[in-house]
Amino acid sequence: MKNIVRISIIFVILSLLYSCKSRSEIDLDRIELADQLASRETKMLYHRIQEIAKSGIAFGHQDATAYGIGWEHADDPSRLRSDIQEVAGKLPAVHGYDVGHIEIGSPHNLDTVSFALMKDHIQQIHKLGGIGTISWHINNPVTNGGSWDTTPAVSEVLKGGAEREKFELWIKRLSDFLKSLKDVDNNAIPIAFRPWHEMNGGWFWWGSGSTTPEEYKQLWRETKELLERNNVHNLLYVYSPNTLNSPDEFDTYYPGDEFVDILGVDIYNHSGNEAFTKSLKGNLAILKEKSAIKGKPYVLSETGNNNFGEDEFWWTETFYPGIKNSGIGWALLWRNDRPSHYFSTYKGEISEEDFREFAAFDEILFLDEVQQIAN
Ligand code: BMA
Repeated sequence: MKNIVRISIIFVILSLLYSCKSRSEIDLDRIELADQLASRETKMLYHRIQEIAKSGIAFGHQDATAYGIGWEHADDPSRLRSDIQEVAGKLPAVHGYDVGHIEIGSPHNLDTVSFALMKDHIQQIHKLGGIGTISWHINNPVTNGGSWDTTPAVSEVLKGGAEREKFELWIKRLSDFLKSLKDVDNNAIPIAFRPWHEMNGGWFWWGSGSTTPEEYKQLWRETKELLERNNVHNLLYVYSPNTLNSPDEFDTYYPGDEFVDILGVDIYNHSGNEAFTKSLKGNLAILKEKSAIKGKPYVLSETGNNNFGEDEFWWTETFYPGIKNSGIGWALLWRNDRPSHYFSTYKGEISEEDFREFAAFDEILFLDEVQQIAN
């Protein structure tokens, strides 16, 4: 009898172990990403993002731990200070970084964040169970001016173009940085990579004023091809136009389902609170619809309060009504640079108290909460 009990216990343990393992293996095998050679960790991140979206909306902040209003990191680079944490007591779940100027071999990005610090923080946040997303305000390769230099350049970097060699070097520099982001087991940390954003606006050299949809799609595909050729396999590709006026506008520049993993949209509060809430609702509904067809997760890839010190209740009365129950995996607030250019909140800022109320909503998830989800 004793033996039967012992054998049954062993059988139960073994079958539990087997079912856990096979479940995760099957899930990962089932996941097909834009990069066919995407690493296991990258597939796991994709799975996590889908799971997170089922539980709520992860709160994200650009350059969250690099600097804030009234402080920078020069004194204590390894400490994860954050305006959000100082207000709400918790770190954001999603951390945005920008690699603009990596292409020119600069030691720091266009906003003076050193790439060494960025790498250190990406590693620390990953270890804590957070998610990293990277955008790229890349210089204009024809003029060497900034992203906002709209001199046409896309056709020059495509295969056969006059600036192709430079572009390949620029992608090589980016690739080296992306591959250098290693976790404690020496695996490359998966990143939600969001290049060529806001293309339906006319302010960037890859935007609607300076290129055609066909050239743009080709730019996207060749970027991915070059990254893969450089053995970068830790990326989820996020496509994020600026505020859409119609569902069709989403498709105009869309490079194709086999080149994109996550659908995004950037929406700012430019035309008053009411219009903002409305455009959040309308745009996130468009993404939800696209996502249902494509089977891909979707996010609010950039957003922010640009009332600058004028709206006490922005979080609970304007922002939350626009995103609640939208099904987005995360909402990433743009950077807190200076009192005339910040998009979230900070200690002493007018909406601080309201932010705490917003942060306490069940649906809004911070680092401590996403840590528990499929991690
Ligand atoms: C923009 C502004 C700029 C910044 C750029 C990249 O939206 O915040 O000041 O240089 O993003 O972070």
